[in-house]
Amino acid sequence: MQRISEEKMKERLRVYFIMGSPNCVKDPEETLKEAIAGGITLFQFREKGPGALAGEEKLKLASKLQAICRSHSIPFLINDDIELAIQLGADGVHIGQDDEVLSVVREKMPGKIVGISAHTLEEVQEAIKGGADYLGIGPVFPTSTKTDTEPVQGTKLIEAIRAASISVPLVGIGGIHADNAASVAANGADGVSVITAISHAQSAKEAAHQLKKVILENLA
Ligand code: TZP
Ligand code: MG
Repeated sequence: MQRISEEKMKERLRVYFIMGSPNCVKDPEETLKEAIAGGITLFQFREKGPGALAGEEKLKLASKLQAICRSHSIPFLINDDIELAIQLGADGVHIGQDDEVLSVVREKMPGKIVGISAHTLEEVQEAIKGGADYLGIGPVFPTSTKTDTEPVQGTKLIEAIRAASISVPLVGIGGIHADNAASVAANGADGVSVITAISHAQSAKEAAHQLKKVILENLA
């Protein structure tokens, strides 16, 4: 099955909302609906951290969020859990460097979106060889959402990737909000991945809308 084109993938990355129940201050389904109304372009279900659901409960929430995404034509990706992604027929997965081997995941998910986090130019090259559709690069800014991150690196690696004329679709991640997203896009990212900026916002709709505006106005 054919993979998503670079061009389409880049469009999908503009405002990439990641969330699981531990991140939400409101009901996760409501939060996702609001975020979609605000204009998010891609969603990742990431059920991690204190109080994260497992087993049947995780499956149930994933199905509900998937149905919401489906009815709005927003691709639904799952973090790490390849088996769940296959079971649900998700639109793709996002993996870290310590998860299943990228090329194996690629084979298990023909035609689906496969993203991976990368922290160095070497990891970027390997990810491209392994068949990644997009990369998550960060943490760009300090974040308290993920405690085991690599050091904060600003937009250094994003700039280095573009300086090396590597056109791979990529998002910045980590501590990104509407008020600091401009530099991420201006330095070569195709969009931003956020958890807190949308899931903790008073209005997820407004937060998503503001992020999209900043990204579209600042793409390189
Ligand atoms: N990977 C690198 S930073 C991060 C992840 C999953 C957390 C991003 O969350 P936030 O709340 O947008 O800083
Ligand atoms: Mg992981």
